[in-house]
Amino acid sequence: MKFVDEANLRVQAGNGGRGCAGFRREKFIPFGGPDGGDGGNGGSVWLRAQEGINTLADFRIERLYKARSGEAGSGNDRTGRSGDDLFIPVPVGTVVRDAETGEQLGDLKVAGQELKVAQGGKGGWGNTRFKTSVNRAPRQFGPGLPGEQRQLSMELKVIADVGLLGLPNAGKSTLISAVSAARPKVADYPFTTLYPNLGVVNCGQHRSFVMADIPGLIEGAAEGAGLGHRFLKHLQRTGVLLHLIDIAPIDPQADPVRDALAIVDELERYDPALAAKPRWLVINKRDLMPDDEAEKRAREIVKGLKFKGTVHLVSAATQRGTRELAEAVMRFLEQRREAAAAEVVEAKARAALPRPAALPRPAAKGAARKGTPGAAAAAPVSRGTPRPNVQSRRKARPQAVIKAESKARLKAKAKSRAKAKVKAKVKAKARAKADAKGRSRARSRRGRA
Ligand SMILES: Nc1nc2c(ncn2[C@@H]2O[C@H](COP(=O)(O)OP(=O)(O)OP(=O)(O)O)[C@@H](O)[C@H]2O)c(=O)[nH]1
Ligand SMILES: [Mg+2]
Repeated sequence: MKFVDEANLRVQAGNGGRGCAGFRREKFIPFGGPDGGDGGNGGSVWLRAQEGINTLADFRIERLYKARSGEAGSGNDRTGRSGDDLFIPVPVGTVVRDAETGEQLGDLKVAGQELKVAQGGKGGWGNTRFKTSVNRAPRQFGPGLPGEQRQLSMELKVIADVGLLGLPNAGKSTLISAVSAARPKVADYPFTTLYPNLGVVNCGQHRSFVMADIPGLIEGAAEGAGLGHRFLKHLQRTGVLLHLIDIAPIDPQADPVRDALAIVDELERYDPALAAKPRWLVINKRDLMPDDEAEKRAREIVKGLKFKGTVHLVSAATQRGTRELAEAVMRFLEQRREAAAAEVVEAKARAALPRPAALPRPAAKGAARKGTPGAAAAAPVSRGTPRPNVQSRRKARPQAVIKAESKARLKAKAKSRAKAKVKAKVKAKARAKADAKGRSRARSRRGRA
């Protein structure tokens, strides 16, 4: 299948279902009231990183992805069925952007990672929701909100620990075939490799890393020479770059030093962060000449480049020095991983440290001014020192005192209750007297009439 690492697609989430405006109609139940159910929610659109997919080629064919809409609500308070969410599988390492705003929506780096790219519309309310004490027969209902629509642009940046970099014919594909099970095409003409290949390099139990072989890079790639520099994005996630140099190029006018500098220049022009990555020199095809001459030439290349980093002299075709190279890369990656893990642990420990004790509280204003002993007592109390709470203060007093106090409290309560009773009795008597008086007055008035 064709390797495609860029794709555009449109996603459309489902619309919310319409709410229902219905009334309960049943024999012997007049004015049954509103019974319209809500509409169902529309389905959302998600992207899910899935292993086993290596390209975005599928998105060249199908460009519109639609989630199901929610169904309308119905009478008898029945809510409409919600639309199912739509999950679109994408390769691990896909960077997703909103094509219109350019905003990065997410980076799916791990298998199983999911990203919501369009939110489904909410279902509308049925008329039951609108009933109030003053509006008992509402005819309103919610129409349901439309689902989100988005134009997405996706870019695949393969996830690899190590990237191979070099001119065409330097032997990149030969090296990846020597150290991993990947079998890309190898031939003695430039641009044999047309798309990135990944290979897993095994260095023992639970010790492995992923190597990426990309198409060769030539001078002027930034202007589109050769295959351009668009494949360099596949090196952006790597931890170390292996820069392959052919020790004996076929072209008699070729100069390994000048060509290597041109490649570094291309890296710089594409992304300075990529140029700043750890880069090792791998001088290849040592089998083409005797050992002492190969070593001499390698020294000249390193000197010409004024290179200070790690250098390996190998032969990818005969696999001489390739195992050692893979082992060195593995150790380097392990050290990086350990350093990163130690950093995480340190950050966690820093977060878990107790907060430093607050500054001592200022002394009470009046006491400080007067210079009374209260000032001295108040000053050393800091927020870090525990203050005696109510319970501990109570514990400090003898049990007998506490009992006596509670007894006195109970007595006082009973006394006040008795007083209130007496008061209420007096009030009731007075009311009864007043009533009787009123009644006799009314009787005498009637008698006079
Ligand atoms: N003698 C010798 N030949 C080698 C060695 N490594 C690679 N070659 C040859 O060099 C040629 C190019 O090798 P490739 O692995 O296709 O080179 P590449 O860097 O992948 O080239 P592109 O894919 O075109 O960028 C092939 O004919 C290989 O057989 C080596 O160590 N010694
Ligand atoms: Mg190749």
